[in-house]
Amino acid sequence: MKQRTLSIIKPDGVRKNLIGEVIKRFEQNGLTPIAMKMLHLTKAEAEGFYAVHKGKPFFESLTTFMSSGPIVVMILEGENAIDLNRTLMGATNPSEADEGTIRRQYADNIEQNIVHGSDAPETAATEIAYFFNALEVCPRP
Ligand code: IDP
Ligand code: MG
Repeated sequence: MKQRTLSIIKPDGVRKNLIGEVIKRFEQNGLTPIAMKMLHLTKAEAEGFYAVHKGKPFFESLTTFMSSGPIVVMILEGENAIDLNRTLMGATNPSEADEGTIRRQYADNIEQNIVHGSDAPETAATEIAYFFNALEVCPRP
């Protein structure tokens, strides 16, 4: 089933000059970017995006990190895009991520783990709407 998911290259991924590397992996594995922008989130905007994690011990540090520098936000479209993206990303903790995944290869730790990907159709829809309006989405024919 053709799906859409939200992907973010986090501030550590941008700082490590991995924008091209990450997007290349998506394009070569059937995930097509159909919307994209670079942003520098405020702390409040990062808190809004990660509202589901409010109250967790890592929330303060996570939202400080996510507002620490520019990010690249994308909508990816493809067959089973949500799960496929999460497979390419690897587990949240890079030390538990499969060999060859983005996080295993590039992430420093469980917090600074290079990429975000939506985890279900409902969260994908909410996260896409957090960053993009209809005019900014460019589906391929
Ligand atoms: P996910 O990004 O793999 O979906 P989530 O559990 O949704 O993982 O957590 C969101 C983000 O919060 C993670 O990508 C990571 O940046 C951060 N995070 C998750 N768990 C921890 C933790 O135990 N310590 C520090 N940061 C964490
Ligand atoms: Mg998550």
